[in-house]
Parts: sequence; structure tokens; C-alpha cells
Amino acid sequence: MKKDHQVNEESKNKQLETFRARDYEHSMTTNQGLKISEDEHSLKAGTRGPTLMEDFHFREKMTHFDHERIPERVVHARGFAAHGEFEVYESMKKYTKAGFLQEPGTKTPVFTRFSSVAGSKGSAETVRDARGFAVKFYTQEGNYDLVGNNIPVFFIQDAIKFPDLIHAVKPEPHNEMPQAASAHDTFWDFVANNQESAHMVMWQMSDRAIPRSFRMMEGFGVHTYRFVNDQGEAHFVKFHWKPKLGAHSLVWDEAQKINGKDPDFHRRDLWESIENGNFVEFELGVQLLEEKDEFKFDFDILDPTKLWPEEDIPVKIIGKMTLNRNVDNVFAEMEQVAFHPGSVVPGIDFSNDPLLQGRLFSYTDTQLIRLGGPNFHELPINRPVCPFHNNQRDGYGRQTINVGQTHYHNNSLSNNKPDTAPEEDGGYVHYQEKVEGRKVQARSDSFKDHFSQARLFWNSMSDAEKEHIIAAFSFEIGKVNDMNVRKQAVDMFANVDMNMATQVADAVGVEAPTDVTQSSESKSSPALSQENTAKVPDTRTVAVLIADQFDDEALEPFLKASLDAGMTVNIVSEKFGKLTGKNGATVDVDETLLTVHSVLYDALYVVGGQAKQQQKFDADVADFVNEAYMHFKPIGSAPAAEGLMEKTKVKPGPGILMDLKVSGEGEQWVEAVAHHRFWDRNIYA
Ligand code: HDE
Repeated sequence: MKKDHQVNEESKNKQLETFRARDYEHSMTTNQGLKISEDEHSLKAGTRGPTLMEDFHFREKMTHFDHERIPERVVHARGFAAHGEFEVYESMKKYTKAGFLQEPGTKTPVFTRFSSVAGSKGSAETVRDARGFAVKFYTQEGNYDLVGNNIPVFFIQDAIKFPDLIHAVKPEPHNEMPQAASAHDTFWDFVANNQESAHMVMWQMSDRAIPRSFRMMEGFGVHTYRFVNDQGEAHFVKFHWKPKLGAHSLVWDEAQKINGKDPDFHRRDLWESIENGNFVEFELGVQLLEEKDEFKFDFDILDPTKLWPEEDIPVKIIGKMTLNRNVDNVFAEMEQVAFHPGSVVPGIDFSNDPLLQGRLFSYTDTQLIRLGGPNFHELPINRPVCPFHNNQRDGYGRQTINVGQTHYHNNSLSNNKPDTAPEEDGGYVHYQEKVEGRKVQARSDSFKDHFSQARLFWNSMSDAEKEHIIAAFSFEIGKVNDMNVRKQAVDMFANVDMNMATQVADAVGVEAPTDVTQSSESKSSPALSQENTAKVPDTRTVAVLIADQFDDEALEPFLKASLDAGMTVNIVSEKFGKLTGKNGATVDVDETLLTVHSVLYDALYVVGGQAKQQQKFDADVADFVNEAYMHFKPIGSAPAAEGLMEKTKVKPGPGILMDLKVSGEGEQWVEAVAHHRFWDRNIYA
């Protein structure tokens, strides 16, 4: 058993290699393998005459092109993925018999796709939205898909409401606006009239919904699942992914601007990190609950609008995922990958969460139309790394050549092969939970408290996070045209916090709520605040604003300290080329004030110098710096940049390092960058 599961990332990579085609090494042929002599001109009757039907190359090329689009995902259409591996730290044998979790050190190949939910395939990436976090583990017992989000709860409790939720959040049907945004009438009308959404909406209005990077957000399985061990004993389990870089967010104004400056911001960040060898690490954690404790909590553990506070049920870290390889082809891998929460392995089972139960139907169903038939499991990215055999046959695009006379079970002609495997040989046996009940279309009473955990979340936020939530509500509800919907939405959130709702009411021009009772929940969960996350300088992006005749004595130690701390530094000047410092040091310009923008960086270092168009340079630098200042970012400036800094809004305060001459490891600077944002900076002073 031990040996069997020692599969590293190479096993999937090797399999994919058998499907790779390096067209660039060969001459051009038709799909039939015929060499092509001409690809510029179609076959015509005379150079000015009509194109001829017999031009099979033209027909094949055009037909293929005409058919090269497939439907985008109905949700999570915009996303990006990478390959990697998962390594176990600690055996989970006591809790689950899942082969890939038995032995510390076991490595399993993974393919992970991050996504936004509401926007279409071409939408911008730093929108306010939940993010998908879907991981396919290619285990020796078959593919296991952990299809989660970066928010631990969901908008609805029963899958039957999913089409309503998505219809409400997607662009409105009469004018297809707005794209990739929840800030419109139908979404807020849905929220106010489906109050089970309260908890998730609080997360959606928080900084969690505008992550700085796919690499800097948490992941959650959301539902309660089951671990089952080889004795048949079960534990309830919730899954967590914890980013090694911590969970960090953008500022809303910045997020909106990034959407214009670089709509591919998140995919570029992921792609470039991996290309630069900054592999992306997430630790996998589990919260485990004995079956006997199912009813111990003041919420129902089957309710997907509830989380398990980490302070009550600790997250046990059991392994690490490292994303270390970019795809070769986005369509073949990311677009064709098919995730399904129903893809499980022995030792992992479901709970009766009614949202999960509905998902178990939806994913295969959607792949059937999206990928055009029942054989999508044969696509290279979806193939398990272990063998698979059954009596399923035929259908569009079938590739396997199933040999033999029989394709049914039971049979005698093939000795009853392929035969089923008993549990002890790895056959999947569903957990034999005893279930009793009448057939009803109803919601359990234990699912009816919608506001306690919404308030728990609110209670757990820092002051800055609370301010951001109020601003987000004010923006979103302010975009609603119908004043009645505005009022309903504001009233609903008075159940969470009266003061918050009163401020939003004021901002959006409706009367403050009066007849609403605020939830009495007084607990908080520090783990929910991003203030308490890991803060490290690694992979942070820094723009150095600089021109000729720069102060080399300031630049050199700064660059060294920043690069040593793992930051990515861009030299940004008025034009491309080489710059020469006062003492003769030279530096290559990576970007210009035209090709990049302040919002694309985590931190700035202003060096200045002699520019060709000094006035313009100074004004552009001031804009750059002012944006970073308003976005609470760390800003350093070299002593020689004093005059330049005087032209900006920057005032001494948190995260402002004027006259910065780094020495040694530049602790002060490194710490400022790791800090991410200085929310206590008074930007309006
Ligand atoms: Fe999904 N979801 N979902 N979802 N979901 C899809 O499957 C669905 C839900 C999630 O990168 C679809 O292949 C229903 C929760 C991710 O390819 C579809 C319900 C969570 C992805 C679908 C939910 C998710 C999807 C669309 C309510 C977090 C992208 C395309 C019962 C735990 C996977 C596709 C990727 C995608 C249905 C709710 C996560 C239609 C019916 C809760 C990350 O099958």
C-alpha cells in the first residue's frame, strides 16, 4: 500500500507528455497528415476568381475555426490554473483510509484552478466576488476533487436555489449589465428576499472578496464532509487551505483601477510567480468532529451558511500543496478540466448538507454540455493516473478502443470482468449512515438562524475591516436603482449591526432602520480577521521611481535588501533604456511611467534623478506616489528625492519611510513591505 501511493507530480506530467504536440518542430499538414504546400491563398479559379469547393485545406481550416469555441462555465467562467503536488505532513490513518493521506511524505500530483464566480470568461479579475479554489488530486485510487471557494460559507442552504442566486447576480437579462458585479438591483433584491445569504454577504462585502492575489487567499471546502477510516468509523470534516504568504486584499478603489490597467492581474501574478520559481504554497488543514458531537453546537453542522469557529474546533494542518508548473495550453488544460465534488476516493464521503447534495448532481451535468458529451474523462487533463475500466461505451469523441466481446455486467463470456472490487481491495463503499424521515420539501428549523454568525463575523473584524465593509455596502447598495430594494437591503443588515446599517442607510439615502432587532451574538473569532494573518515580504512587488543621475549610493543597498527579502523589483522611469547614476552605476529600466501604474505594485521607492522632461516626470511620479499613499501602501524615498516628495500628498506617518537609506538587511523597509497596508494612516489629513 505504502509504495503504491508514492506518486509524485511527475506521474501526471508524464501522462500529459504522451498527448503533447510540438507543432513548431514540424512542417504543416492537414488533420489527415497530408503535407500542405500553401497556406496563404485559397484555391481559386484565377487570381481574381471564386474560391473552389475542392480546396479541402481551406474547408478543414475554416470548419475547425468555426467550431473552436465551447460554452463557458455557467459560473466560475473566468479562472486560471496551475499544476503542482500535494505532500502529506501527518498521517490521517486514524481518521481516513484515503490512500494519499496515509504516509507522511507521500506526494500526489494536483491541478488547481482559481476563479471568480459571476463574470464571464473575458471579464476583469479584481472584481468584488468570491473566488473558486478547485483542486484535483490525481491519486492512485482515482481523482479526488476538492472544489471549494475562498469564503467558508455560501449564500444559500439548498441547491434548488442556486439557479435563482446565479440569475440574480449575473448581468440583468434585459440589458446584460453589469458585468462581473454584484452591485445591481437583482442581486440585492435576491439578498433581501433570501435572508439566509446574510453571512456570506458579509464576507462578500469584506476585503476577502478583493484578494491581492490567488496566492494570498484562503480556501475552504465549505461543506461538511466525512472522513471514514479502515474500521468504518467516521468523523465530520471541514477542509481549509492556508496560504503560506497570508491572506491579503486590495483596496476597493485600487481593485477597480487594476481592472482597467491590467484585467489579467491575478492570472499574470500566478503565472509569473511560477515562471520566476516562486512556487505557490498552501497548507491543507482539517477540522475534525466526532459523530457524537453532531448536535453540540448552536448551529447545524449541515448548514453551509455556517462555519466552525477555529477557536472551538482547531484546524489541524496535515499537508502542503505546491503549485510549481504552468500549463502548456490554457484551453486543453484549464478550459477542459472538469471538477466535480462527487469525485471522491475511499475514506472520503459526504454529509447531508443539502447544498452539497445538489452539487453532486450539477457538475457532471454541466460538463456534458460544456465538454460536449460523456467522454470528457478521457481528456488528458481529466484522466486519472490510475487505470480505469468499466462497461461504459461509445458517445461523442470516444478515444479508448475497448477490446472484447462483452460490455455488460454480469457476464460469463468474459469471466464477469471487469468485476467489482470488495471494500478490502479498494472498492468504494458509501458510508452506511442511518437515515429516517418523511419525504418533505422543507428546511430544518436548525437552519433558520441567519444572523448570529453574520454578527460573529462582524464582531471579529478590525476597525479598518469594519470601515471597508460599510464602504462596500454603501457602494453596492448605492448602485441599486430601486429605492425600495435599497431600503430592504439596509434593513436586513440591521439584524447584523444596527450602527453599520445606520451608516449605510445614510450613505445610500434611505431611512435608518428602526423595527429591526440586532443579533445578540457577542462572540468573535480572531481567525476571521486578516489582521491576524501571516505577513511576509516574499514576492511583494516594488516599483523604484527613478531617472538618470540617480543616487547610486541609495539604490544599490536598497535593491540588495529588497531582492534578498524575496521581493520583485521593477525599475520604473520615463522611458526604456539604461540609466546612469551620479557615481556611474547603471541600471536597466524595466517599465515606464506609461506602461505601468501605481496600483500594480505593493510598495514604492522614490529615488528621482534628472529626467528628460523633468516637469512631466515629477508630475507622473507624484501621481504614482499619491495613489500608493491613498491605498495605504509602504512608500520609501531616498534622501535625494526630498524635493520630489514635497510635490506629493505624502505626510510622515505609518508606512512612510522618508530619507530611506537602507543598510544591511534593511529591516525597517522589509518589515514595512511585509506589513502589506497601513490602515491607520490618515490619508485625508
Ligand atoms: Fe459550484 N458549480 N455550484 N460551487 N463551483 C460549478 O461546474 C454548483 C458551489 C465551485 O474551476 C459548475 O464545471 C451548484 C459552492 C467552483 O472548473 C456548476 C451549487 C462552491 C467551481 C456548479 C454550487 C462551489 C464551480 C459550473 C449549489 C464552494 C469552478 C462549471 C448547489 C464550495 C470549478 C462547472 C472550476 C463550478 C454548480 C455551489 C465551487 C454549474 C449547483 C458552495 C470552485 O456545476
